[in-house]
Amino acid sequence: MKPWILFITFAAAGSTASAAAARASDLTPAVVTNLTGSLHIQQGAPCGNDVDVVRPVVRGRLELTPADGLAVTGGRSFTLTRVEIGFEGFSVHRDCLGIGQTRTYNELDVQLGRTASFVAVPSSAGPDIFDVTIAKDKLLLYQTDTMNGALEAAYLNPSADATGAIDLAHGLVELHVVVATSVHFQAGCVGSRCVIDETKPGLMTADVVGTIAFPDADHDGVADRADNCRFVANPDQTAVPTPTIAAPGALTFASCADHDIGAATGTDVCDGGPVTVTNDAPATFNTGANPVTWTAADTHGRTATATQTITIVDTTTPTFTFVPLDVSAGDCGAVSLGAATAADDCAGTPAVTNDAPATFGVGTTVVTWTATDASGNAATATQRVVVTDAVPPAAACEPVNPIGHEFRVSSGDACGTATISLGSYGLANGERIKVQTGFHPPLPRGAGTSGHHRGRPERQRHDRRLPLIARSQRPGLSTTEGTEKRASVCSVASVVRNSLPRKTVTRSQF
Ligand SMILES: [Ca+2]
Ligand SMILES: [Ca+2]
Ligand SMILES: [Ca+2]
Repeated sequence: MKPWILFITFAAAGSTASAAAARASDLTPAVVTNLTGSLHIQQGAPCGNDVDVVRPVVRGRLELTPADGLAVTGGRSFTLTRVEIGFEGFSVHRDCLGIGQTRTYNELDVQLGRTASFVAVPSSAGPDIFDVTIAKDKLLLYQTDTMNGALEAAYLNPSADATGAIDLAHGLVELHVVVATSVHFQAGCVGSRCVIDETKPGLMTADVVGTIAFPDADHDGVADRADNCRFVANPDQTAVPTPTIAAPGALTFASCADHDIGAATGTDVCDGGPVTVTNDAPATFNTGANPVTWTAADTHGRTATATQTITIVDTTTPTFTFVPLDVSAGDCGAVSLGAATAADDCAGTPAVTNDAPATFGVGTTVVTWTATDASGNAATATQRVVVTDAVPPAAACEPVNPIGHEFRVSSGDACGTATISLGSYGLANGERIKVQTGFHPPLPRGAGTSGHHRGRPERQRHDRRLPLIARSQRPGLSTTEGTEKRASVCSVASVVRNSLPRKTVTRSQF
């Protein structure tokens, strides 16, 4: 014969997945203890011997997670994570058609078949009170008992939605669960024929009330839901600073750009929530002492700060950001070098100078650029200036006394001092010469038709202090006439710089 009594558990399958993820500390369950209530057993039996007994709860514990539920659309989400209820046992004896039977049930226990989540909706009974409905097909119960000394166990589902209430305001939980039973009675059988052979319906109704013991993580007597700091024992609710922060120690760096300043540690004290740590260190520190403020912030907007001092002693040299390319010039003199630029790790633009001379001579000159920061740290870079003298000397033959055929010869060259020679004569720069014009010199090749030779030799006293250049001694020396000033032409045959191979200036005419 099947057991007469199957007990009820409070279980619901499935859950409301919309519940927001909670912090681990929020998942502490509310423990429901001090259970009272009863199990009402109504079971039909042959010969009208129906059973109708009510047995009280003798022990029990429920757990609802989280303690206060999670706020979701329409109410609060809870998960029933534990059910352990024991009912007082009983014994019944029935006689039917000459057959008597006694059944004694002990250790009547109900547990959860699996965890069950549900959404409790606000009740009209008052604030912080929620009505509970758990759909019957979501419930699973697991019942055990000993009947006449033999263990019985079964999974069952209720026959109607479980109902109840969660009263957070008063710390109470109520549950009402009904399970329909169908028991087949069979006895007095001979072969396939039995004196008793019939099935009877029944109902088991459980009504349970328990007191919520809200979690008290710090055991200070103030439940977490009311504790202003649930992880620090403060029964008088003295304010506890949270979060806290510990800044790294003071540091000294050699560069304003150094940011290896460590990390502060922010710690939540009261809520077990995440703490965000930030600091206000600038991208570039200033030389000297820099206070850095570290801030720890929790999810409630509470903050704590701590200061770290970063001291910069700038011993880092500037860095050149641009150095002009090497320069080549075809003549001596001033050269356009361009401008070097530099940057420093610390504030301010480094001073950039160079050691270039005002003018450059032939050859390679190394120009050294120097960048100096505000702390006196200097870096150098070099630029080469290569001068190749490709420009001939300039020569002049200035008539100072055209009538007397006197001239002042001169020369100039950017790369050095030129010497002047006229034929076999070596002349000093600025030296005066007088051309002997007693003869008609030949016209220079290519002379125009407007010029013509003087018709007669010119007799003139020669200033013996001056070199006398005879026609036969000078290549390229000539006189002509026909200009307004009777200016003669003085052809400087060659000008030679001391430092360079001879260069010839052909027919420089004045
Ligand atoms: Ca507490
Ligand atoms: Ca506390
Ligand atoms: Ca520097």
